[in-house]
Amino acid sequence: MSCCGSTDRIGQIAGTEKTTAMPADVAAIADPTPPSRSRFMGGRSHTGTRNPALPQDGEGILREHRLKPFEAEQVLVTNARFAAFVKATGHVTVAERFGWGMVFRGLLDDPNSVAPGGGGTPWWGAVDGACWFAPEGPASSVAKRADHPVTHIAWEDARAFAAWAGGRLPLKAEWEHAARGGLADPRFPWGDREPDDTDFLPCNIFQGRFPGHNSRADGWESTSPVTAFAPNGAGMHDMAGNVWEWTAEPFRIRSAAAGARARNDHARARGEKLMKGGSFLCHISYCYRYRIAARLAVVADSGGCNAGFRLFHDI
Ligand SMILES: [Ca+2]
Repeated sequence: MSCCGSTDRIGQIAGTEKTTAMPADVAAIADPTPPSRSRFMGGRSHTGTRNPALPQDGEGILREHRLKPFEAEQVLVTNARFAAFVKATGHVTVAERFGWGMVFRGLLDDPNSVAPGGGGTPWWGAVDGACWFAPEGPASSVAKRADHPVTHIAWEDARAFAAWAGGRLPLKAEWEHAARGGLADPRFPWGDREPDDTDFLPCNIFQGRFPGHNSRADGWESTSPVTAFAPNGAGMHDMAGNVWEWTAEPFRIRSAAAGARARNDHARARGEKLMKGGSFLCHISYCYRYRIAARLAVVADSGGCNAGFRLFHDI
């Protein structure tokens, strides 16, 4: 379990599929229209940064990459588009098969209705029936959140969507390249200026005192519409904040240090994948991972109320 990424579900999947159908009012928002893409010409690029904030995550290891040309969707996959996918394919997400999903307890009407999560992250709770169309549990709905990013998405759900829609999950080097939007080694998609809790609010993260008091100065306590915040120089929205984004790659720190080797063994054993971008739960005081170089390891069958994705495309 990690601070602002949801917990894993290893070995806890239900033996039988516990499914509840997508509600009619959610099916009604279905819209398969793909978003605009930004085109990147490839060539020399890099992952990591010369100015790491969390070097233990491996973000300070600056590596050069040579990229092929690619395109990236400018926005996260929305509830409307995911509803169209489910309508067309009958896909049942991992969270639906488990019968529960991890929810930030501060989003619940009664945070004490679910037990605090373990592992030092009591702000998470396992909510029965929480899934992509009911992000905070059965009493909630995405029917009025058509243009918000889909959440409660596990890695295989994202891959299944890509197989239907066309496109794929990004390589980490592609994601970081797209997030920089033409800048050399910026901390954020807009440059180096640090968001504050009052005046400079360029992305959907947490403001206030985590986890108990979210001032919502940026206007959003949970997810936000995928174009609510300004894009970076390459036209990419939400490359910091809103929801975490799956990449195609396993989590791995490229270092021979003993600590990195142990971390990699742990990640390999658990089947952890790399997520990027941070979420509406990130804050500089606790989970300072809404930076471009930041990295989060998440078990592939996990994906709670702040886990989504976007598609990249070969050209
Ligand atoms: Ca927010």
